[in-house]
Amino acid sequence: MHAWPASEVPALPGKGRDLQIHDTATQGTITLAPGPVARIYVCGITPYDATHIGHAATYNAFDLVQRVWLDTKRQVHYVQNVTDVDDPLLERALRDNQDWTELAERETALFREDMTALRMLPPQHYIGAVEAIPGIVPLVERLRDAGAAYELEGDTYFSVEADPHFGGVSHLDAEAMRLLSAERGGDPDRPGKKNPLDPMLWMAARPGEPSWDGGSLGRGRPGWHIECVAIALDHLGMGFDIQGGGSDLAFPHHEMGASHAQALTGEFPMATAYVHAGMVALHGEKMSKSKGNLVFVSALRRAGVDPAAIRLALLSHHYRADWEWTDAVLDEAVARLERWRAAVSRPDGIPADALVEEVREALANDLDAPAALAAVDRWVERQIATDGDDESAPGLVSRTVDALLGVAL
Ligand code: 5CA
Ligand code: ZN
Repeated sequence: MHAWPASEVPALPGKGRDLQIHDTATQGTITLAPGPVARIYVCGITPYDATHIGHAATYNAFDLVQRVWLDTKRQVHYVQNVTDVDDPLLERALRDNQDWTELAERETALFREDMTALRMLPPQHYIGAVEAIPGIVPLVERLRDAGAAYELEGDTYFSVEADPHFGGVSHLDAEAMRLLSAERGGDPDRPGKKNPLDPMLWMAARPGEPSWDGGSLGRGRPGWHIECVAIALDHLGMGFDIQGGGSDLAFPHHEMGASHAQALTGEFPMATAYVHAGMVALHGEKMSKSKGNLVFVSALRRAGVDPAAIRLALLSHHYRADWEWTDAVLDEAVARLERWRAAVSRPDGIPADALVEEVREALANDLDAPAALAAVDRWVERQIATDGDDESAPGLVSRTVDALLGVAL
């Protein structure tokens, strides 16, 4: 699948510092020191009800990761998927009496537009689950042949016991796992499973549902976790730097994905860091498709909101915090954007070299975007209050805000 166009990232003087980031698996902050090519996999949308502010906030966090790495003069190898066949997508298509492929294509196109407007850097590989199926089948066969998977009434399940590290991403106890598994696409109560938590790798064809050739597995479609694993291993290999997504993906999705990959390869860990963004709420509840309490990026754009203001609103919260979207959050971002634009439109100003370092330091410190905004705010206040004579300062601030925060002034 094609991704979306990249906005240019200006090069800044000097060099950024290595990223320290909170890792869910080790439950602490680690310093990542990737090679010349940093590798990141970020879970993509299930293409319906996209792009809401919660999605945008999560992708914003991983866009910052890319920008920090680019500023350290590394290349970034970024892979993202689209879950373009899945139970909830098929259910939505059925509910609205539309073709599921058309729904997925339309929503993916809208997501691309939103990502472009928000200046999110695109992945080099943007891969749909459907197009990944030929690569998924042999992985499931391998797991089965190695005794890490078993058949139940035609469906194929992964045996969580096959990975000695299972549980090491989310650190939840068995009861919490069981509850979340039931809530998030699993079937812990299905009789006949070896372990209630075992997730499906391959689902035998159901009447009225799309299915594909599964070789020795029979016709069917893939389970959710193996899709992301197949795509990640194909394009990044084991031991990539970051597996990213929202905190609702830590269990079961990233836990199971890591176990699939580790059981397949015998290597550990699948990713150096498992990074999870907090959940955005609306009216006191997590913004979610199932509840329908959604604010769409495209609706805001249509209403004339500058995408740069949406981006500043996202950046005004730490990526790991759970936070609430309100009109006040957006109003504040609109006002900040205006102040920043006024400050950099002056022909000269006060020196900004220290600001570049402050923004770098804030982001390298577990992507502390609010601290980065505060640093720019301080420069902007001084710039408006003082008559500086550094002709290069406004341009340098513009480039810094563009390169490191993705905001075009
Ligand atoms: N297709 C799968 C991942 S393989 C999926 O979770 N899709 S999604 O459309 O439901 O979510 C896309 C991304 O947005 C995920 O990383 C998810 O964790 C994140 N996300 C969903 N809702 C919110 C929210 N309210 N706040 C923050 N992030 C969210
Ligand atoms: Zn995923």
